[in-house]
Amino acid sequence: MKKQLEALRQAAGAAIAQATDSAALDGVRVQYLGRKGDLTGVLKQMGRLSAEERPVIGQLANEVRCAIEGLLAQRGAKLQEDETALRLKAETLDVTMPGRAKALGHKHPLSIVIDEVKEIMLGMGFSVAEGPEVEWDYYNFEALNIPKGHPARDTQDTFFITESMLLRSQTSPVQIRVMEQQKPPIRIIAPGRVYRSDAVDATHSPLFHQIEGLVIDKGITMADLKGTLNQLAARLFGEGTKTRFRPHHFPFTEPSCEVDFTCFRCGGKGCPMCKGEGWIELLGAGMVHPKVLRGCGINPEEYSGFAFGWGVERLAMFRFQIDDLRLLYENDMRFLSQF
Ligand code: 2U9
Repeated sequence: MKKQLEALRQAAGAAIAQATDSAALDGVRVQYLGRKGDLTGVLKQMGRLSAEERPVIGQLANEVRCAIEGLLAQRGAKLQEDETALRLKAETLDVTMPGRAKALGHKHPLSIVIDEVKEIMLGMGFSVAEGPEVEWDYYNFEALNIPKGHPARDTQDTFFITESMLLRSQTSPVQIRVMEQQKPPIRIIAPGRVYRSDAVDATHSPLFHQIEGLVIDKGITMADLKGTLNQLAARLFGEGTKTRFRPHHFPFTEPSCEVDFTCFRCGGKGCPMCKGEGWIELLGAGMVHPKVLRGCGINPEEYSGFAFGWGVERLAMFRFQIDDLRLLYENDMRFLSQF
């Protein structure tokens, strides 16, 4: 048994030295010192010894246990130290490393233009009105003096959901809804998405944006329309900007006009941007047709008003010198981050 105990001490010493982590070391402890371990196995044979041998072997067994426990403790402390050092190394934070900057978002060019116009118009006492993009034929066409069969329906061909329901082709139905619900004075702008059945190219898209304005009150004349648009032109493109009103026809306004601004690039001399004209056509406008007023329950003998409308994409393209409208929808960050 003496030999057995010595061999056990040797084997345990070697196993302890070879254990490479705390878990392996604990395995060694269980194998040699555990309740069912090797040392217990040897001690179980003590019964076979004589009375003289027993205390001698007993003492040796104790020495072997103490020796193994000492080695385990020593090795355990060393392994723990190594593991802590490794963990500290792996978890080290280099506080001097430069941080990853978060890219800040900003407004889309269409939103920049819409917000600018809103700001200017709010300053002139207008408020912003909104309405549904899925609209009744009545509000989109009929109430605007565009009955079935009217040629204006062809140029504003849109997406029909049913016979009588469609994606609005202009924001004008918003103004009809406001006129039905509010008594004059009315001073609103209606910005928003509109739809037309157009093929996509550099200047057309089946979805685009409009901003329309409407003023209804007693004694409103074309002079108020001119004054308002002159102010808008000056605020948007600079004090020297002039406006030009050319006669036109819209079913919902009478008289109607198209409105040009002097080219904000050359100031009216003529340049590639205005194709040598000195003027850029930007808006449609006019005095609200008496039929439209009457249809909304407003007496045209008592009240009059003006309306105007413009395409936001066209405005943004001039403003930011964008030559292809598709760029505004492709969400290419190389393009969008320039604004
Ligand atoms: C009501 C009465 C009249 C709004 C108007 C225009 C002229 C116009 C176009 C500009 C470019 C649309 O985006 S575009 O294709 N708009 O020319 N819009 S007058 O007239 C109204 C609106 C509502 C009740």
